Amino acid sequence: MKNADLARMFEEIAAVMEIIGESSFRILSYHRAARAMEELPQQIEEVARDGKLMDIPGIGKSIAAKIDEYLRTGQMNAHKEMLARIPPSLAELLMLPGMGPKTAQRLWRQAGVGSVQELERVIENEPEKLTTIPGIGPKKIRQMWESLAFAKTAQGRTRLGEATMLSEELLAQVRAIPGVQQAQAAGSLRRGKDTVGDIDLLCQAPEEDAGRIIGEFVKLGPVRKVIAGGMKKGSVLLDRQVQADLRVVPGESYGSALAYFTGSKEHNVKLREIAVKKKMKLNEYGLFSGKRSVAGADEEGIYRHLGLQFVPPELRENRGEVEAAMLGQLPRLVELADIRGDLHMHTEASDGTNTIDEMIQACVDRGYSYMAICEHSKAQAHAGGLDEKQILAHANAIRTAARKHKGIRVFAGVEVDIFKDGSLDFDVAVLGELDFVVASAHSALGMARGEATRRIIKAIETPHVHCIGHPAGRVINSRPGMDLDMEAVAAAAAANNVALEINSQHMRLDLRDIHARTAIEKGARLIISTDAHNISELDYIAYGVTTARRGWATAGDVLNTLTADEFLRWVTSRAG
Ligand code: DGT
Ligand code: CA
Ligand code: CA
Ligand code: ZN
Repeated sequence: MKNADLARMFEEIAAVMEIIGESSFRILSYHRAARAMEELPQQIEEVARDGKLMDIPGIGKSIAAKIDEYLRTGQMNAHKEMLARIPPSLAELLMLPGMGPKTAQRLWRQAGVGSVQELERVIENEPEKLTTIPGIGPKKIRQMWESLAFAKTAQGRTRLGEATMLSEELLAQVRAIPGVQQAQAAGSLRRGKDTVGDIDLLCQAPEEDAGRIIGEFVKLGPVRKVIAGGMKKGSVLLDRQVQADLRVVPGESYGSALAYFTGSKEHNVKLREIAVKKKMKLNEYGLFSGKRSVAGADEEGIYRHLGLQFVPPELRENRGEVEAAMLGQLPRLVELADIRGDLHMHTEASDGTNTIDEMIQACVDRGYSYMAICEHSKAQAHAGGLDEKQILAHANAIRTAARKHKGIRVFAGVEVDIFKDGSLDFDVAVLGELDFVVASAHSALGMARGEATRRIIKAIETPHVHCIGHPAGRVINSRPGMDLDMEAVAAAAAANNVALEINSQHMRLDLRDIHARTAIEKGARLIISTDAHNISELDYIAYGVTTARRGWATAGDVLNTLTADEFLRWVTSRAG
C-alpha cells in the first residue's frame, strides 16, 4: 500500500516542479522514482528494512532518503514543501484526472484559472477565454469538462484491490482478538464492487464481550485514527483515509446482520418486501414470524425461508437477481477454481519485472495448464514495446523456455496496440507468426462514441486477433475510458469469435461488471486475464473473477475455463 502512496507523492512533486519551472532532469528523476514504486513487486517497507532501497533501479540517494523519511514518520517534507509552492487550489486542479502540469500552468498563468471551481465556472460561462490559450481547443475543453464530472463521482472511493488488501490485514488481526468467533467483510467490498466507499466488517462474539472487542479493535496496528468506539460498533481510519467499521453481533443474528450489511440497500429492500408478503419481518437481527425467530444464524437460512435461491453477494445489486432467485433461475457463476490459464502477462522484455522462466514457473505453481506472454508492441515505446523483429525473437525465446517446463502450454503472444483508426501496430503477417494476439487501445481514448466503437470493431475484425485487451481502457478513479457501444462491440466479438478481456488489474477491471453482462447477453465470450507485470500480480485474477461474477458470467462464458486441448482448438480456429 505504501508503494502506491509514494508513487503518488513523487508524481505530485514532479508535477509541481514542472509548473514552477524546475530543470527537466530533476523532474525526470521523480517520474522515474514514481514508476519504480508502482512496479516494485515487493512491499517498500521490506526493501527498506533490508537496507536495499538504493538497489531499486531509478532510486538514488536523495530519493531513498525521502522514502526512508516517509516510512519512519508518515510524512515527506520535500513533498509538503513542494506543494506549498503553488496555491492549494491549483494543487487540487492539478489532481484532476487527465490534467497535466503543462495545461494546469497555462490555465493559471494565461487565463487566471487556478482552481477546480474556477475551471468549472469558466467552461460553463466563458469558454472563449480558454480557447485563446495554445494547446487548448474545443476538444480539450470537452475532456476537462468530463473529467470535472468524473472527479465528482470518484470522490472518496477506494479501489477494490486496495480495500481488499487493507481489509484482509485488519481482519486477520480482528480474528485474533480473544472472544471473536468469526469475522468477515460485508458491504460493497463483499459484493466485489470495483470501488468501495468504506469497509464494513462484521464479527461474531458473545454480547458481553462486544465492548471490550471494540476497545481492542480501535487499537489495532493498521488503525491511523479512531472516529468512534462504542459498545457494539467501532469506526476507524486506515491508511489513505479509508474508513473501516466493525460491528460485533451474537451468533443467533450473525447471518441476518451479514445479509443486512452486505446490501446493497436496494437488494435488501426487495428482500424485506418479500418477507412482508409472507407475513414475516426481516431486519439485521433476524427473520421473524410474529415474535418467533425463523432464521438469523446464517444467510442461507434467510434466503431459504424467503423461498429464494441463495444469492451470491456479487449479484446483490437489484439487477434482476431477486426475481431470478424466486424462479430458481440464478446462473451458476464462474469460480476462481474454474480458471485454467492466464492469457495476458508481461516480462522484463517490455515493462514487466520478471523473466520468461519466472512467469512460466509461477503459472505452473498456480496449477495452470496454459498461459500466454503478451508484450507490448512498438507504439508503446515508453512501456518497452517490441518491434516486429524483437517480438519474433521473443516468441522464439518463449518457445525455447517453454520446453523446459512440463505440463503447461505456453503461447507466445503479443499485446498489439490498436491505433486511433482501428488499425494495428503490426501487420497481419507478423500477427500470424504469433500464437496468441491480444489487441488493446492505449491512447486517444477520449474519442466520441461512434468513432470509438468503430475503432474496436475494426480491431475485432482483423485476422489473427484472439482477444481485445481492457476494451474500454478505463483507469478507475483516474480516467473514464472510451465511451463504447458495448452491445455493438459484443455482437462483433461474437460474430468473429473474438474474446473480450476482463482485465483483472484492480485499477482497470475492464470490461466492467455491467459491460461483461452485456457482452454475455450478446453471445460474446470472455477471457479473464491479469495483465500481470510481475509474478505476484498473477494473484489479481481473483478480482477479475469477481468482476465476471458481477456480470453474471458462468464458466461456460469464460474461455479460459476450457481444458488445454479445448482452448488450443479455439486458439487455432481463430487463425485468420
Ligand atoms: P459503499 O460503502 O458506498 O461502497 O457501499 P455499501 O453498499 O458498502 O454501503 P454502506 O457502507 O453505506 O452500507 C453497507 C450496507 O449496509 C449497505 O449495502 C446496506 C446496509 N445499509 C446501510 N444503511 C442502510 C439503510 O439506511 N437502509 C438499508 N436498508 N440498508 C442499509
Ligand atoms: Ca461500505
Ligand atoms: Ca459503511
Ligand atoms: Zn495494455
